Amino acid sequence: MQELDRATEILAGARRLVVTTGAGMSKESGIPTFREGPNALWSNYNQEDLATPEGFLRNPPLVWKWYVERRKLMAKVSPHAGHIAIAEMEPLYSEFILLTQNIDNLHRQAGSRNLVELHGNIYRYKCFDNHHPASSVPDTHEVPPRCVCGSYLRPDVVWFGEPLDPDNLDRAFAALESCDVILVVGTSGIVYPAAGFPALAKRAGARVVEVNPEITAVTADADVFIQARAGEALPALVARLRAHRAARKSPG
Ligand code: BJW
Repeated sequence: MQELDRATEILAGARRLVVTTGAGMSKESGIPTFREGPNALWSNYNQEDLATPEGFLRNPPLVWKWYVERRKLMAKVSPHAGHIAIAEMEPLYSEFILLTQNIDNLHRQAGSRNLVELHGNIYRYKCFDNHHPASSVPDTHEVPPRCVCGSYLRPDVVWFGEPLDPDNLDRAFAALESCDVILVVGTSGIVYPAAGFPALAKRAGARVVEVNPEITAVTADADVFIQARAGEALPALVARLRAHRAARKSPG
């Protein structure tokens, strides 16, 4: 595939790589995306009710139970070959960072180390009022359970209208301003601030490589668009990158 060869050339010439992923990255593991197809979360649920602080305050048990169900599903699935390929890319670069919008832990399970979870992590909790962190929930019948301070617990994820963690954003922006390439995988590119990352990196001089079965809001900025699934394209890309490096080490 010509796009894979062009992407390999670009990625092989880079020293500093940013990879950014969205829900499409986890689809082949069995986790639904938010916005595409009849099984997408926002085709079946109202995002205002389930992914905003106002929705939580209107009906805390509804939101808590929705996350309990999603956590159960996520706990059953495993990283696929695409997650593993991204983890395998990390040691190939002198600077590497993975900026994921996903909350499912699959990149960490696959072995990625320098990882920023922009929208939090479904396995962590914090209280609504004071953001006191909690790694487990108290054994109680109350739904949602409460923090020691009395406030409701909620998942430690970022809902619409909430700011992202400033330390995470600092790490992301520093990497975006200095990377040679940004590899964008499985995001529709419509939720900010992550949606702005490819254009920001491009303005700072980086090349943009996108992997997605569908054309997205990012595609116009892509130097190479690999129209394929993550689980298919990323292992192929890593195999080509390794072959390219091996050939460079032993010319002739
Ligand atoms: C495959 C595939 C395969 C399929 N392989 N690919 C106007 C301008 C700028 C900003 C705004 C604006 N209006 C409103 C805003 C702000 C808002 C926003 O961006 N809204 C947009 C909808 C317009 N953003 C926010 O509110 C953010 N906060 C913020 O801006 O704070 C500012 C602030 C500062 C100071 C004080 C207060 C505030 C927060 C955004 C939080 C988003 N949260 C969610 C839920 C997280 C928790 C949870 O999971 O429950 O994050 S919403 C949801 O969307 C989730 C995702 O991370 C996020 C992005 O979705 P993603 O990952 O792109 O998924 P999809 O489904 O859209 O796309 C899947 C893709 O995969 C598709 O392209 C498929 O083709 C592809 N695919 N199979 C590869 N096998």
